[in-house]
Amino acid sequence: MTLVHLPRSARPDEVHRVLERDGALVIDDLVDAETVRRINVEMAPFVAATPGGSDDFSGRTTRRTGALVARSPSSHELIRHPLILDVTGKLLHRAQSYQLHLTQMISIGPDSPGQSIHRDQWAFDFFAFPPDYHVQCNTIWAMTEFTEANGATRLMPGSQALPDDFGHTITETVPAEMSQGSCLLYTGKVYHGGGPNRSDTTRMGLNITYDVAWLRQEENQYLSVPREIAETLDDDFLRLIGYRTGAYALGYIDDVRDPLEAIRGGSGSMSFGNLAR
Ligand SMILES: O=C(O)CCC(=O)C(=O)O
Ligand SMILES: [Fe+2]
Repeated sequence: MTLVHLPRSARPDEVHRVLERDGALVIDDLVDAETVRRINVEMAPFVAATPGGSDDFSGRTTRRTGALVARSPSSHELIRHPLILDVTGKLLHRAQSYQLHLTQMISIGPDSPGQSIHRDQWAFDFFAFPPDYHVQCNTIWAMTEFTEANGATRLMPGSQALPDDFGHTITETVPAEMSQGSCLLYTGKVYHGGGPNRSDTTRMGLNITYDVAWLRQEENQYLSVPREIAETLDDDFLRLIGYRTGAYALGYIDDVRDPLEAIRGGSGSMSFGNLAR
C-alpha cells in the first residue's frame, strides 16, 4: 500500500478521512523553511548535548531531545498547528479532551540500523485498546529532508487492524519520503519504525504527539517546562500541555481546583464536571 501525500491546503475532513483509512499520510510543505531553520538553531545546543539511546529500540546512534515547549519557542507554531489540532480532535473524539503527549527531536545518525516495527500505543503497557478507539495522534515533522537513504520513517499503511505482533519487518513497509517542512501524520495503531540511515548525514525529525487526556503523558510536561516558562504561556497552550482535567475529575488540584490555577493563582473552584472539550 502506498502512503498518501496531501497538499497543505487540504481540508481537515479529508486529512481525517485518509488518516482513519490508512493510519498515516504526509502533508507536504506544511511549515516554511525559516521556521524549520529557527527550530533547528534553537535546538542545536540541546541536540549536541544529548547522548545516544540506551537500547536498540531507542537507537544507540539516535539522539532523542525533548522539552521543545521550554527550549524552542519557534516549535510552538508546530505544536499548536491549527490543521493538526483539528484533525487530532477528530481522531480522538471518543475522549472528552486530548493533550500534548510528547515533543522529541529524533536525530538518526549515519549508519544507524532501522528501528523495530511497532505501534506507538504499545507505550501504554501494551493495553489492547478497542480497534475503533484511538488514543494517540502523532506527527513527525521533517526538519531535514526525509529520504529512504537517510532513515525516513517506515510505515505499513492500512495496518491499524492487524493483531499486535512484534514480528513485522522492514520489507513490509514503505518510507515516508518528504521534503523539509512536511509533516507525517500517523495514528497510535499503525505499524511503523525509524528507518536505517545509510547516508553520511543525520536525519532530523520532530516527533510531536497527542493523546487522550485520561492517559498519562509520555513526556512529563509539568517537570519538562519550568514554572517560570509555563507562566509565560497563554491559557489555551497551558491546557494543551496538560493544565486541565482529563475527564470529569482527573487531575484537579487540592480542593477540586482547576489545574490552571497552579500557574495563574486564584482560589475559585473549577466547575466540577468539566464536560466541555
Ligand atoms: O524517528 C522515526 O522516524 C520514528 C521513531 C518512532 O517511531 C518512535 O520512536 O516511536
Ligand atoms: Fe514509533
